[in-house]
Amino acid sequence: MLKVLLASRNAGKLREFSELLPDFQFALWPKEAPELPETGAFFQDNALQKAEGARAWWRDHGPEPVDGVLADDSGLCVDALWGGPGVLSARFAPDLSEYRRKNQRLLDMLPEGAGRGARFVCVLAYLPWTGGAFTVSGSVEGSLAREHRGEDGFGYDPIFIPAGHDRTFGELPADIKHSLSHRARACAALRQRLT
Ligand code: ITT
Repeated sequence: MLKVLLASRNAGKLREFSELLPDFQFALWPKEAPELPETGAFFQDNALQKAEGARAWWRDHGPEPVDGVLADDSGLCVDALWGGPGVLSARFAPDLSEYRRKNQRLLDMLPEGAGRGARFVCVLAYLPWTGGAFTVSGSVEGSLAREHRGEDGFGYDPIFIPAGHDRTFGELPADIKHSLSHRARACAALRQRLT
C-alpha cells in the first residue's frame, strides 16, 4: 500500500481523497506544520509549490517515512467572471467566513443576463519521496445555480450544477459527485500514472 503525505488542511478535500483513493494510506499535514505557500498564477504552480514545501518540511520534522507527497490545487472557474475566482477560490471574499454567504456574493457578482457556465478544475501534484514531481488534472463542466442549494459537499458545491444534472453538488449524493468530479478525474489520472 502506498503511504502518501496529503499536503492539505482542507477537510472537504481530505474526506474526498479518502473516498476516491481508499487503497492509499494517508499521512495528514500536522496542525503544528506551517501554512504551505501558494503564490503561483496557475493551479499547476500552486500544486507543485505545496507538494515541494510539504516534502521539505516533512524531511526534517515528519514523524514517519512516506512514499510520496500529494497536493491539490483546485477551484471554481466562472465564464462570466473571466474564469474567476479560479486559482483564488480559497481566498475569495475573505471577510466572510461561511460558504453560504461567499456563494451568495459570488452569484451576486454575475452581470444581469450573463451566461452561467462554470467548471471546477483540480490539479494534483505528486512528488515521490525521491525523484521528480508530476502533475495530473481533471475538470467538470457545469453551470451556476440561482441560489445556494443543498448542504452536502463543501465550498462552492451548493451553487454548482454539473452538466447533465439538475441538482447541485450540494444536493447530489457523494457517489454521483465522485463519478464525475474534477477531483475524481484527476485521481483517476494519478492512479494511471502511478501504475
Ligand atoms: P489546501 O491548500 O490546504 O489544500 P485550500 O482550501 O486552500 O486547501 P485551494 O487553494 O486548492 O485549497 O483552494 C481551493 C478552493 O476551491 C477550496 O477552498 C474550495 O473553496 C474550492 N473547491 C475546490 N474543490 C472543490 C470542490 O470539490 N467542491 C467545492 N469547492 C471546491
